[in-house]
Amino acid sequence: MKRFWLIAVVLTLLVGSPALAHYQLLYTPLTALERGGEMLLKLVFTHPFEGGHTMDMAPVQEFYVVHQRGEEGEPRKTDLKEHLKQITWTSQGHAGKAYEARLPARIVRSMGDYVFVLVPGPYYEPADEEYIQQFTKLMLNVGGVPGNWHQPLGLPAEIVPLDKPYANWTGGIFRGVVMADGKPVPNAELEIEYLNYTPDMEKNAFAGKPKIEAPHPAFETIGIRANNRGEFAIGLPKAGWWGIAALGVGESEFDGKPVAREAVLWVQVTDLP
Ligand SMILES: [Cu+2]
Repeated sequence: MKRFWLIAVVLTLLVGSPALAHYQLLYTPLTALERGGEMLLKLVFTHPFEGGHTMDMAPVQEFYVVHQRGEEGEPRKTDLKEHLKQITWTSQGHAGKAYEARLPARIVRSMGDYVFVLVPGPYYEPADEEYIQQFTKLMLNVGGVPGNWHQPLGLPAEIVPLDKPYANWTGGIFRGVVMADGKPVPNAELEIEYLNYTPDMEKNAFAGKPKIEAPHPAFETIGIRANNRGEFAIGLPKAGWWGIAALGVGESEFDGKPVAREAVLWVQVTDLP
């Protein structure tokens, strides 16, 4: 693993871009819930497949949940920043500054969909001499009543699902649309990674052994492209979590340097009983 990282660092220096993809993880163990209640979420900026390097997160800019029960009615937005607490997340041979959020039972209470949105502060990537900022979504459902899971939120960078991210069988497919400010991004570049370690919610660490050994680096971060309407589809060959990241969705500026806007969506996959 050390040698791998040495090679990765050398490649980064030579090519000038990271060899592995960064992903903003927004995690809770179960997204299809029978009933609401207290919730514990972890916010970690890491490399989910390799599970090694965990970057220090910048202070969170935005963290909220949008809830809607059923197709009718107004979605309700609840700010969650007051629940954030800084933690240290330990990955394989590494540790980084991360956050957790303990939500009281009143937040995820009634039936329907809950769309969590996290906008971390821009993260400076020295290899690229630019910041990156990942607009990250995680969705929960309570009680099976569908709600606003498919609705764009109009974020500067966003993956809008065409399948429910919390209800997927192993072997199924998952589709989505890459959007910027509510408009599709044609031919968007996407990266897909499997969350290869089980997050330990008590120890704030990636626990155990990797679930998959990749036969080749190209399988660690799978690269795909959206079509000319910004749509994509991926297979879901293994139960657990798949992270989808859309790169280069837009650009802003921070501290006189460019900020690459990216979008992340987490998809939970369940084995047939
Ligand atoms: Cu990194």
